[in-house]
Amino acid sequence: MNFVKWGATALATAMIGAALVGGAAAETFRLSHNTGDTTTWHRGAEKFNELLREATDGEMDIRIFPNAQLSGGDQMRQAEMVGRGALDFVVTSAINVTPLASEMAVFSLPYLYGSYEDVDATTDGAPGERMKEIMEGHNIIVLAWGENGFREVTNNTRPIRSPEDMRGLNMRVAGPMYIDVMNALGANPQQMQWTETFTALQQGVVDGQENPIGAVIIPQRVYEVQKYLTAWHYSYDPIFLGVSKQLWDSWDEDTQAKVREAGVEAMSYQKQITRDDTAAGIEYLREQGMEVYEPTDEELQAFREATQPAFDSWADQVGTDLVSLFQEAIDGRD
Ligand code: X2X
Repeated sequence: MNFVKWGATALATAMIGAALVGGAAAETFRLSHNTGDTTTWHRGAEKFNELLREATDGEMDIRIFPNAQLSGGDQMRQAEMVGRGALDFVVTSAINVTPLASEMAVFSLPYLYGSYEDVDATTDGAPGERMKEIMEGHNIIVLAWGENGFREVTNNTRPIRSPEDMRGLNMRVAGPMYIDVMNALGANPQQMQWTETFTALQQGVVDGQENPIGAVIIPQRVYEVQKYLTAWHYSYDPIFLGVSKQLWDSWDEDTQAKVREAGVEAMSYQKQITRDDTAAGIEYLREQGMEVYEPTDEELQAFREATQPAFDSWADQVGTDLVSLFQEAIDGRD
């Protein structure tokens, strides 16, 4: 009996010892994201953990939970949970935050961006800062912007070369703005969690979906259940690494600087691997048996015109001043 007691005390002491590194208690934080563990989102989160451990001599580390496990499978609830301090960190894309901060839809307005240079002019400039302020108003500190990417359309029914080809297709979408865009194209949109989409595509519950090539379509093997892809670049989706403001405010300046630096570097790595994997992606998808169509400039123009009504109504919802701030950064980049 005594021996058992002594054993328990020794064990408890040893455990406290393990938690003490460099004089401070080691702490593990929880990070939620809503894609699988093969995506560039996940790899970015892993890089963040690696860099944060290095910077703090192991005093701070991150446990990563993919597939929106911590929000009961609801990809749109993660941001709200971080805002009230129920989650520590989140990696998610702008569109998932729109129920909390509708302004975040600005990034994904159809055909707002024509290139990565346009994107970088906004995320690295005044618009990116403005969006960080808006998110801080919801108690989320955005440490850095990463990339989901330009969203491309896939389906199992036919090649998409014109807006008319979208008519009548049952399309899985992630959020409210894409419902309006799909309606403008004459498709039948259905909002669905990403984690449920692969099975829905496989079983023919929906005909198609839209997602970025490098970040999601390839690592989540969408090509196994979809035949046609059109690289129409119709909407850009950034991701961000965010932390609960409550947690952020509990840290001293030195800790905040370490967390921010690790976050910025991790997201810059994540953006680079996403662009690399996207660049190599079309060829890879063809090798996997997909029929990939790359529209001409005229064909892209037809998609742009067809989605204009959704652009206009969402520009009003997010605020035309905010849209102008983005457009000025894009127009002024050279
Ligand atoms: O749900 C999606 O389509 C995804 C993974 O791209 C987002 O989180 C918006």
